[in-house]
Amino acid sequence: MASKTRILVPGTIRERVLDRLREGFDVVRIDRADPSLLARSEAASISGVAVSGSFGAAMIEHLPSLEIIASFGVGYDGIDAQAAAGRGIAVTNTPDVLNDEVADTAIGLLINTVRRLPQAEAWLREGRWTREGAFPLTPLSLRGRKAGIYGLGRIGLAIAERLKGFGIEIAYHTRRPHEGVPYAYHPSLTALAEAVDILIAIVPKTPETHRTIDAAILRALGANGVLINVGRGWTVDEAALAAALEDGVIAAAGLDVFYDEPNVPEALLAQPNATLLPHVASASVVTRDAMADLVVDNLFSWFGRGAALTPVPETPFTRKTG
Ligand code: A2R
Repeated sequence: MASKTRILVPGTIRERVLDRLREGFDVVRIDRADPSLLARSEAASISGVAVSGSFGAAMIEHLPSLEIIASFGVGYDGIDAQAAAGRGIAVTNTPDVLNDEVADTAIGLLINTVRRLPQAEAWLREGRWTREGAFPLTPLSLRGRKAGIYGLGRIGLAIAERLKGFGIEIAYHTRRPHEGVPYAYHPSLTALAEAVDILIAIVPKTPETHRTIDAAILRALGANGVLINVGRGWTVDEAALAAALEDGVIAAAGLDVFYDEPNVPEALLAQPNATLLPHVASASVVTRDAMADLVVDNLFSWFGRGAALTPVPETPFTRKTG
């Protein structure tokens, strides 16, 4: 009997991925993506990888028979897609299935940040409503605001769709204007920040997006400005943001992502006008299950039909057989 295709799973991943993989593959587990944890002979038997987190060039190099890396999540900055592309290895991510969940969370985070709902609930739970009376009126409101979306991709568009229902004017910045989009385009992030008083970041982690939301962008957003980040912490200069929140350069910020997760800088924790979440934008059972299924379906599709379902743009390959 021919031996089953072997799939390597480094580190932790949703149990659903492992259960479904075991229906069709031999699953090999190691504690983390570290070549020293897999002997050469075993490494040679691996044809596919399922991973949540990072998978770098050293791991790719260690696996001579590798054909595909199925990554859990839409951002695949932890995977060395260039190294994979150089060897003809496909990389897949999990786009679209999380758009609505992340967009819902972005809106929830925006409202919490502007209307201080977490603080209002704490007021109730701490008995202050009975002792001290009504929670103070919030200085900020969504009424009359303009929102700028930095990154109008799959998730950015889902956020814009929701904002329309709030009667908020919408503008965006991407590297080039997107056709058929009814929102005002700004060719630079500075121009967008100047034009709006809510800035929502949902760009990928790339060399070009590194700390692009810096002191100058925050100044451009202005004293009534609200920053929301549901993309990657990489995009924000956190020290500049903490200073801007402290000094009233902007009014408030809502962050679901951080530069060095799970570590959140003390300077941000110290700001009462920062609403901070532990990277939960896609973190519901239903959405994480859909992401898990897409990881597995990519592997079944590759080895069964010769093509991945959602390859990243760097690796538009089909399977070479024979
Ligand atoms: O620049 P464009 O036209 O390719 O638009 C993309 C935009 N984008 C940028 N905008 C300005 N400056 C940049 N350097 C830059 N690089 C990319 O980000 C596009 O509108 C958007 C990305 O959209 P999608 O590829 O559809 O990603 P999706 O599914 O919306 O997820 C966004 C990110 C993930 O990469 C994760 O890091 C995070 O959300 O969860």
